[in-house]
Amino acid sequence: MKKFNLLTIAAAAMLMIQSCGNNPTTPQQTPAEQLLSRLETLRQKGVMFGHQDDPMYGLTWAYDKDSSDVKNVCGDYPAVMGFDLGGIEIADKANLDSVPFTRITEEIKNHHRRGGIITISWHPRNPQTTIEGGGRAGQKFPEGTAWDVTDTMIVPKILPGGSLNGVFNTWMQRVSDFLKTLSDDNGNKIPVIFRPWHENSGSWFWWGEKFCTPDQYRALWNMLQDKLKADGHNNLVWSYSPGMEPNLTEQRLLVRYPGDDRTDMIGLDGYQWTPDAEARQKFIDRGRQNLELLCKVAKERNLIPALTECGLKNLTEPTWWTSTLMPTIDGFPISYLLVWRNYKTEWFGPAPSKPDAEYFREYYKSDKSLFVSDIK
Ligand code: BMA
Repeated sequence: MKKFNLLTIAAAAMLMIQSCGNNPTTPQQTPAEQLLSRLETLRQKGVMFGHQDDPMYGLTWAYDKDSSDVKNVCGDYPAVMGFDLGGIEIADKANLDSVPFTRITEEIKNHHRRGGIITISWHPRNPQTTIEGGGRAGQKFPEGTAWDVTDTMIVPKILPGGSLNGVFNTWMQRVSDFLKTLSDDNGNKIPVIFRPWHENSGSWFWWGEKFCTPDQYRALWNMLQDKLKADGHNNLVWSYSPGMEPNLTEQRLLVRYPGDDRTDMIGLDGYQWTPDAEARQKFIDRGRQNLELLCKVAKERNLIPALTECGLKNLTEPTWWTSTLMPTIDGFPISYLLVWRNYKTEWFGPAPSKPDAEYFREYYKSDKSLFVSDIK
């Protein structure tokens, strides 16, 4: 019996070694590391298409099951879906665009199940004017919102030692608690590209360029990152994403960069607002110059580059997908591009009833554009 037991144990040990893979000493990758490897592989294949709030609402519908303007135009869901946590910090039930947080959790799970990739942004309210009662949930710009820049000293106040630090710790805790809801059917954490404090090279958010020094900005980044890491959120791929600029320089791109040890992806946000030929050419020229630099910096620093927000408001030039977007990104090894939400009065994605739909289908057919069925 003893001999039999020893043999059994030896056989079981062999099996265990084999089932751990060829190199049993390799530590297990975190969900964030797994997503990063996947992003790296996928960008050899093409550029993923992303859309903010895609399964939530479109131009003619809201909260229908399994709907999507993108899918209704081309038959496929975007590869990347973006969602925003603005409002979670004050324990609202729905975000700044009235999307219930429970629905965000649900759609993140759905998209993960279909093999898609998720990115989360956060437009936290202005803590000073919000606690003073200047702005409450449901109120539109700018009182109390992320766009409220009446008090220019918010960042130093929320850093450790500042008068708003206690309040902001509670706000970060609520983000952390929401992130805990993101697990798959087997209880594994769903990896997410997390993109806080974005467009910080502009001055329209309270964390913008004019309202904090580069050191204060980095301290803000670190405070949130340290909190979420301490809470065990090892499923976040950290994306630093300032705005596009005319003649962007490396110095300008990196002046507020949190550091190689604190960043996984680097992206840019940039829009075209009017349909005229001049604006179109400017978008292409600026976009190509910016992406060239972004990809160079990303390569040197081992980061994954992306066009983290882009679009032409209301697609006032229907050919935009093929005449402008495609030549702007052509040849750049970016991971994804994401267009902002399709709301009744302001939209950036395609919609079946709109004249840009046929041009979007052309873009969809291109070998280089990846949708969810291309990345499974
Ligand atoms: C802006 C607009 C707003 C929206 C905000 C957050 O660009 O789309 O209407 O509330 O993003 O999604």
